[in-house]
Amino acid sequence: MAIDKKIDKILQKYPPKVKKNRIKHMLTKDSEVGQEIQANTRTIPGIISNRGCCFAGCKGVVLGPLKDVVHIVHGPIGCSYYTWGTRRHKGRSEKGESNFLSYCFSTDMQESDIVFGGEKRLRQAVKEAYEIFKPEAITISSTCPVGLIGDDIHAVARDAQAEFGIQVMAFDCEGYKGVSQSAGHHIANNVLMRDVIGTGDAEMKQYAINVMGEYNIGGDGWEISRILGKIGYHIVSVMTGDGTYKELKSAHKADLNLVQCHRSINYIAEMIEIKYGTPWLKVNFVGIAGTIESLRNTAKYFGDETLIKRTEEVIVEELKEIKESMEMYKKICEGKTALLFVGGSRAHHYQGLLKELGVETVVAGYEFGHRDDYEGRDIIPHIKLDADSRNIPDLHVEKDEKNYRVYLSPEKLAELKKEMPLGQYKGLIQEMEDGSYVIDDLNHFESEELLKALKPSLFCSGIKDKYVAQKMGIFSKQLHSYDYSGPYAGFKGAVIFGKDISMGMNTPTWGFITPPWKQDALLEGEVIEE
Ligand code: CFM
Ligand code: HCA
Repeated sequence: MAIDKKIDKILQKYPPKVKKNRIKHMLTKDSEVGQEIQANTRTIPGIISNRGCCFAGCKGVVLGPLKDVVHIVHGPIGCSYYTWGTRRHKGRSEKGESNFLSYCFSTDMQESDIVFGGEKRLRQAVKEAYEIFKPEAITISSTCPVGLIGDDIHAVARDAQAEFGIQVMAFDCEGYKGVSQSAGHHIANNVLMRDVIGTGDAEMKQYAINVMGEYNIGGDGWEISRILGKIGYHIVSVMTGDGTYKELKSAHKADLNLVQCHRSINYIAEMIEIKYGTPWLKVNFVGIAGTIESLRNTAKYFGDETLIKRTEEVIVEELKEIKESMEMYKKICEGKTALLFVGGSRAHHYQGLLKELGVETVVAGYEFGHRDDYEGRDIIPHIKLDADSRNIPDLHVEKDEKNYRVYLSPEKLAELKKEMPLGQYKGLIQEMEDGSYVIDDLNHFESEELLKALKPSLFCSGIKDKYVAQKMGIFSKQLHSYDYSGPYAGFKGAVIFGKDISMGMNTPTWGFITPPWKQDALLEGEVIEE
């Protein structure tokens, strides 16, 4: 495994078995060789990982932002309370429309429910939610104990659906399933595809698109929609940021799916492609170059001269507005370095924006990305597949009850790629500079050691390790919640990001910090001499 001395020094501190495991999750970028990394495997018990659970990925990430739905958590109160409002997926509604985003619904399971079963309590919670809020739909998400005691959430959902006449969906997303929140994305994707998408018949306008894998953190989805709307696209749904159940129902009728976060929504994008023949395009609206390329590729897909021209006009207009500020922030940030460690797409997506601000990424890693998020993958080029194309010999479709999978023969893929150069989804490794480090499922020990060894100017991570870095005197910007800021996507977002990191890295505060472990003894006790 391609590892250099700095990393090896960190690994030396591990027991041999742990070292053997962790080394497979790390590499030093070397463009001369094809590089592979181990990812999406179980974290070693005892290691402090930043990962979340299956429940977080299903209820928190994919379902949570749907604002006209009541999301009931079946479980102990902590699963709801400690995740209440932390993700900052914003949503606003017109007068008279429902928006339950600020609420927190839980069955608040008690010990007696664990012993005698919690179904009765869940039935009551669904009834109350329906009677009080009259939502468009209700979701029920399982937490760990529910799976262990075997409450039949599907029976409860079925009965409630019959009784109240609205869709009630149950999700078996017990926290312990899979190895991270990634399993939860998949579970949410499957149910939304099976029960919601395809059930509506909204009227479509010209250039109808879905923006998938965009959760409107800090308002990102609003900025992306603003730009796309200005060009003239009809946005059928944003999945699922500031999203509604109503819009989702007709998502299958769009002409094209744009995929921002591939990790959390690729399953829906692929299932729609197979079932309805709608192609999907990987985009990245973080960073100026990424935004421009994404807009151009989208226009290119439709191939309409007016749309292509309008896209260029909007790009010119937008660039004019931000040019001066971006240049100013670049001057402030030039020459700085960053360590990025975020979920399953942002550690990749933010590298372009940082580069535009003169900041070099020296380490990047995902909490739960899969190998394709690191290494890239060949995707089906953007051709319209009709239902019959499922039978073409080069396209192998496997479908079981829940999943659709598509494989193209290597020959066919090579042929299509020649015609359609958009058919590749680049991974994080491909876009990093030689000599930089890629580390999967980075843990707290490794983060601290890397911060000491590399002393980056900027640590982009989440709430679980932000303050450790800051106590070490290194500015940390949360790339999950954006702290209290945003949007960071699109043209205007790039400027806000530039401003935030310029201020954060250059405040004199960092020079005044003495970490608590340098002031007080960490352990108190008596040394007993034998
Ligand atoms: Fe996709 Fe996300 Fe991310 Fe993700 Fe997440 Fe998130 Fe993330 Mo936190 S869906 S993979 S499960 S872009 S919640 S909005 S910030 S870890 S990098
Ligand atoms: C999650 C949500 C999270 C957590 C962020 C963090 C988010 O994984 O359950 O650790 O700071 O973006 O809110 O990823």
